[in-house]
Amino acid sequence: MNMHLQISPKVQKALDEGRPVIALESTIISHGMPYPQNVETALLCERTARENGAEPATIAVIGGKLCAGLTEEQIEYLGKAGTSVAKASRRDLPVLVARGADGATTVAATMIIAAMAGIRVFATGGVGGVHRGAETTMDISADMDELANTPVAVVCAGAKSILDLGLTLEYLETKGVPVVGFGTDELPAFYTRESGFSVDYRMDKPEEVAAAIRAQREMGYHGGMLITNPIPEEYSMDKSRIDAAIEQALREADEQGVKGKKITPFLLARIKDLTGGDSLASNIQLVLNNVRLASKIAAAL
Ligand code: PSU
Ligand code: MN
Repeated sequence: MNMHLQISPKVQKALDEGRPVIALESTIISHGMPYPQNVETALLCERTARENGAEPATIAVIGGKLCAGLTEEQIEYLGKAGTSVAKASRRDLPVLVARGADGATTVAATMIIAAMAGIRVFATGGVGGVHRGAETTMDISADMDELANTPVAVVCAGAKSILDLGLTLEYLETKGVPVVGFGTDELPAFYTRESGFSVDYRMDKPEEVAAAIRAQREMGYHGGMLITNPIPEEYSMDKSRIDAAIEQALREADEQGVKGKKITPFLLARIKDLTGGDSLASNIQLVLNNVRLASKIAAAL
């Protein structure tokens, strides 16, 4: 086992017994939602995983340890600390480890730590991708290359249109990452079930997804897979309303010169404010929906 990895006793026991385990990320706790809904959601995700037969491993860097499985106190700490905790992606992990510091892990960093721990399925809300205007800014989330290189299947609700969804799909194709639509032919756009873009493969059963993941491993591919799961109909948002909020948030980011790792959290927070908190309720529901699906895929594996 990697010397910097710390697997919680519950997660270790589940892994030892060959029971299903799913990874959960922590940037969504500290940078993706406000307190106290972030802590409530993180704990509810853990409970939902257990109800669906999987042991949850919420992942973060605590005191320089790459932790797979957190205590309730640690989740409460990350939620309360919010954006004062470092947002940790691939490039940040070595420095946080060397300094004995804390970090809330993005999809990329969570995948790295999950893979180290032997966890193959991961549930989150949205993934990072190719940003609008990337042809000049070169802003492409490290999540993209992690999906290309690290053997973890990520269940998400598609990508928000703060990203360029067309370019994101092109990039994933180049990198050899299969994009699966669960029960849909269309890439979901996080708050809405539709985007106008097609996924590579539609699958309707968790067993089908598990079979594809298994084949990927058997072939010795080192990359992951993106499983996109549309938000449940009853929680999906009005497209024109969410698009207007996204456009305004993008404009404000541009005016204020927000760049780099700050841009995604900035846009998420602005969209939440501009939609009067409705987007937060949708966000929570789609994450829970992804936890249920990830748990079933892990069980089928
Ligand atoms: N997109 C969302 N919600 C999120 C994120 C992205 O809809 O919470 C977070 C995830 O942790 C993701 C990270 O891995 O932002 C991507 O950040 P960046 O674009 O800086 O790579
Ligand atoms: Mn970026």
